[in-house]
Amino acid sequence: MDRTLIQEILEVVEQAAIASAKLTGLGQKDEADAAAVEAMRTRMGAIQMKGRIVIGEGERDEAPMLYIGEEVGSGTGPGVDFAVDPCEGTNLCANNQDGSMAVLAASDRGGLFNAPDFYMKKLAAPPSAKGKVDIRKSATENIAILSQCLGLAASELVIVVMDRARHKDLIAEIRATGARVKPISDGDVQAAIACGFAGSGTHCLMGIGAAPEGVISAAAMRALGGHFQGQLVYDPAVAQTSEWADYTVEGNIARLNEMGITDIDKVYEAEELASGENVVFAGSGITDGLLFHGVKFEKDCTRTSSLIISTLDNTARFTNTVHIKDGAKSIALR
Ligand code: VTB
Repeated sequence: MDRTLIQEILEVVEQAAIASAKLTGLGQKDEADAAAVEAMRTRMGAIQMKGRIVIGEGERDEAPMLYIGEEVGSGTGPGVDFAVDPCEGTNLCANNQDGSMAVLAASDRGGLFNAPDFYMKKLAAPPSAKGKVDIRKSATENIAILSQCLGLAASELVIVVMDRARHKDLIAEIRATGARVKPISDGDVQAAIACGFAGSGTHCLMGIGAAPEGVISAAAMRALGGHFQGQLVYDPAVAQTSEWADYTVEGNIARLNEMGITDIDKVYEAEELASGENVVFAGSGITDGLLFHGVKFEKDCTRTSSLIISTLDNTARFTNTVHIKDGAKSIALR
C-alpha cells in the first residue's frame, strides 16, 4: 500500500455515504445498505490494486456484492485487504438518526483478522489510557483507571454503551461509579473511534457489539494509538439476541473451531485485529455523528464530511468535500 491509496479510499467512502444518504429517513434499511454497497464497489473497481474483501456483506451465497473473498479493484497493483461496512448503522440511516456512516479499513494482505460473524465484547479508550484499561477488568476498575489517565472525575466521564438488554447490569455498574452513560441504539464503530479524539465528548466504549465491525474499530484505534480490545462472545445467554434464539454454547464453540478459532476466550488487542504493516481507516458520515456531519444535498453541490486515519503518513484527516454538480452555476461556500 502507498499513500496514493489514501485519496482513493476517501472517495470510496464518500461515494457510499452519498448513495445511502439519499435514502435516509425513508425507513428502508436494506435499500440504503444496497445503495451504499453498490457505490462502494463501483468506486473500488477504479482503484489500481489487487483488492480483496475479508470482512463484508456476508458469505458469497448470501451477498451478491462485497462478499467475503470477493476480489475488488483493477486487478493490478498492490495487494490490499478490506474490511467494509458500507452503511454502518442501517437503522440509524433508515430513521434519519445520528451516527450512521460508510466505513472501511484497509491493510496489506493478511493484515486484518477474519472475524467470524459473532458478537464481540469491546473496550475502546483514549490513547492516554492505552494498555492501562483492560477488558478483563471490571467496568468499575476501568473507570477508576480512566479517571486517573485522563485527569477527570468519574462524574466527568462519558461511557458509551449500546442500549441492549444484555447491558442492563453493565449500565447499572457504570452509573454506580458516578460516570455518565451515553446509550446508543446502534453504531458502536463511530462511538469507539470517537474515544480516540479528545473533545468528542466520549471517553470510553464498553459492551457487546458485532465482531466484524470490531476489526474496523481496531484498525482505526491502532492507527491513532488509542486503546481497543475485543473478545468473542459465544454464549447466547450473554449475547441475549433473538438472532441466536436457536443457538447453543456448544454449537457456537463448534462453529468457532471449524473456523480455526480454538482459543475461544482470547483477548484480541488492536494490533492483532489489524496487524498489517500499514492500516488505513476511512469513514464518511451518512447522517450527522460524533466525528463528522452527514451528507448535505444542495442545489449545486453535495457536501460530505469524513475522517481518514492512516499509518502510511501518520495522519488523521478530517475532510469536508464539496462535490460540484454538473452545470452548477455557483457554489456557496458557507
Ligand atoms: C448493531 C450495530 C452496531 O453491532 O447493533 C450490531 O448497530 C449488533 O448488535 O454498530 P445487535 O445484534 O444487538 O443489534 C454493530 O453493527 C457493530 O458492532
